[in-house]
Amino acid sequence: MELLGCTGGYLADSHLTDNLGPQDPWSSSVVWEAPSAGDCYITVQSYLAVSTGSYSLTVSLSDTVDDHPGYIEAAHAIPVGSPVPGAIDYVGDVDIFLFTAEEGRTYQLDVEVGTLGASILNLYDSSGGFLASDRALYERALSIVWEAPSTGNYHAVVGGQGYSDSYTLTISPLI
Ligand SMILES: [Ca+2]
Repeated sequence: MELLGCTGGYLADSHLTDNLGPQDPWSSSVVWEAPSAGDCYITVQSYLAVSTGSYSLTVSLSDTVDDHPGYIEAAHAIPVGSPVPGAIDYVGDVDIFLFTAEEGRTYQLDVEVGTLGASILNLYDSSGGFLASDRALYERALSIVWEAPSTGNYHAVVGGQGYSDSYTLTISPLI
């Protein structure tokens, strides 16, 4: 199953082998947070190209509550120096944070993973340019040490696998 935006752009997908439904092992599901109102398209296909058969498709409002938005326009602004708790609330959830850094200062971004398994921490500038990343397959803390090239806003993005898997993000100035 694949979710597409009104212009056909990819939004999310679910493959039977890596995203089993929580109740029915033959179901697959996508939980997705809409950044704006509009039309979307869903494509459904067999994971095995040779399979045919019937299915039912249900689109409903999820009761999943996401603690931190997954799109830049609504990113939570967080203070430097204070731990911020978060959780990966559904498969594919990413949490985006906004913080302000000062030119020439070095910062350490730490994610203590709690119950979060496979995880990733990315750092972007205010225009979405990629700056740095750390990732782990198992329950290992993530860390990025980085010097701000200019004063301004930056985005830290935390992602991972699982439902309601907790973490703590701390951004600390080193120098
Ligand atoms: Ca979340």
